[in-house]
This record gives sequence, C-alpha cells and structure tokens, in this order.
Amino acid sequence: MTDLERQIEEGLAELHARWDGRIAATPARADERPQGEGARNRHGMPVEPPGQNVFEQAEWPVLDLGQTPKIAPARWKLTIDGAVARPRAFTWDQFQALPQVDDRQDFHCVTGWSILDLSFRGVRFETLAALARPAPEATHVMCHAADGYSTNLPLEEALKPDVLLVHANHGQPLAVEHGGPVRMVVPELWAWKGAKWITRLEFLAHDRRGYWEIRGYSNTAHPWRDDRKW
Ligand SMILES: Nc1nc2c(c(=O)[nH]1)N[C@H]1C(S)=C(S)[C@@H](COP(=O)(O)O)O[C@H]1N2
Ligand SMILES: [Mo]
Repeated sequence: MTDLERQIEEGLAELHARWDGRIAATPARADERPQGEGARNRHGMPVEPPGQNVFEQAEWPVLDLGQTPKIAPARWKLTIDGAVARPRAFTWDQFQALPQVDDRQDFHCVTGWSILDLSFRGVRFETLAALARPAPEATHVMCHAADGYSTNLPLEEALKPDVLLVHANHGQPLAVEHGGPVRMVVPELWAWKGAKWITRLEFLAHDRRGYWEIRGYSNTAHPWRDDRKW
C-alpha cells in the first residue's frame, strides 16, 4: 500500500465514523421514495422526479452564467482549504493519480429536464475530503468555480460515494461547455449543486449560501421532494 493509499484509507475511516449516520438520514436515503445514481438506486421509482421531462443524452443542455472559462488541464489546479487539518492542492497529474471511479448516474436540472444514465469517470469527493481531513467543526463545503459560480453542500450530501469530481463522460474528456476539465456532479440533488470548472473546495464550520442559493433556489434541493425554491 502506498503512502497516499494509506492516508486515504485513514481519512475515510474517520469520515465514515463521523458521517455515515447523517448520510443515511438524508432524504434521498431515508425517504420511502428516494432517488439517486442511475438505475442502480432508483429503487423501482419512476425514472424522473415529479415535474421533469427526460431528454436524450445527445440533447444534454448547457446551462451556466454565460462565461465559459477555457482551462488547459496543465493549468488546472484544485485547492482544498478552510476547516480542514490538511489543506491541499492538486495539479491535473496529481488528480489523475488519485483513485478513479466510473459511475452511471442521472442528472436532474431544476428547470425541468432530466438526463438518465450519464457515464462519468472521476474522483470521489470523499477521497479528496479524506486527504484534507475536515476539522471536527466542519459541517458544509462551498464549491468554487472559475467563472465566479459557487454552490454550497452539507457534508452529509457531499460525502456520498456518488458525488464525483468528473473529468470524462462516455470515455471522452469532459466537454468544456459541461465544465471540463473538471466539474462536480451531485446526482441525488438538483444539478446546480454540481459546479462546472471546479477550482476550490472550501470546508466551512457554518452553512453559507452559494450563487443560486442566495438568489432564491432551495438550500436543500431534493428533486424527489419537488424542492426547488425557498
Ligand atoms: N461553474 C458553474 N457551474 C454550474 C453552473 C454555472 O453557471 N457555473 N450552473 C449550474 C446549473 S444551474 C446547472 S443546471 C448545471 C448545468 O450543467 P450543464 O451545463 O452541464 O448541463 O451546472 C451547474 N453548475
Ligand atoms: Mo440550473
């Protein structure tokens, strides 16, 4: 086992001891009618949440603030800071050297469309958190993006194993309009919770609202509860 693998294993053990109970109590896990990652945990539910239209993958819309940062992988960097014991920074090569996972998952946009079964490859948020070691007081994370966008997550949502920092889609590098070189995906919540062009994960000891949360979107954002605005 490499030193990196050992650090991840130790960090994950600490996170699971601290957070598994709260992860299990989140709506997508505790509700009788949950939703989640692709067909594997739709739990027999109809595929799309209430009020959604399913689009083909080829029709995946692009929705953002209108600036598309063009970041060459060689210049991309991910900073992890705030309420952590071990602030970290990862270059593209360092990020690619972390354990990679492949996942098939749904994507639900609050404006009324869903895409089913997108294939992503990337690094689990929990792997990065394990390396940064959130402080005991850490409760939330603010995800910052290169276009000035931000979105906040409670750690019981962010630490789910289907929350990924994605760099490939269907075996191809993630398209820049969908957030390449690296974006987050949070399939159990509305898609605005997944920051495209991710550059920084700031762990917080208190909740703080991100770009759309300040402007009236729900701070909890559960698709199956039709939880769209506050
Ligand atoms: N950096 C950044 N990330 C973002 C946004 C944005 O404006 N900037 N928009 C969010 C919203 S509102 C949605 S619905 C999804 C859309 O992702 P897509 O363009 O890949 O469909 O990205 C989310 N992540
Ligand atoms: Mo959105």
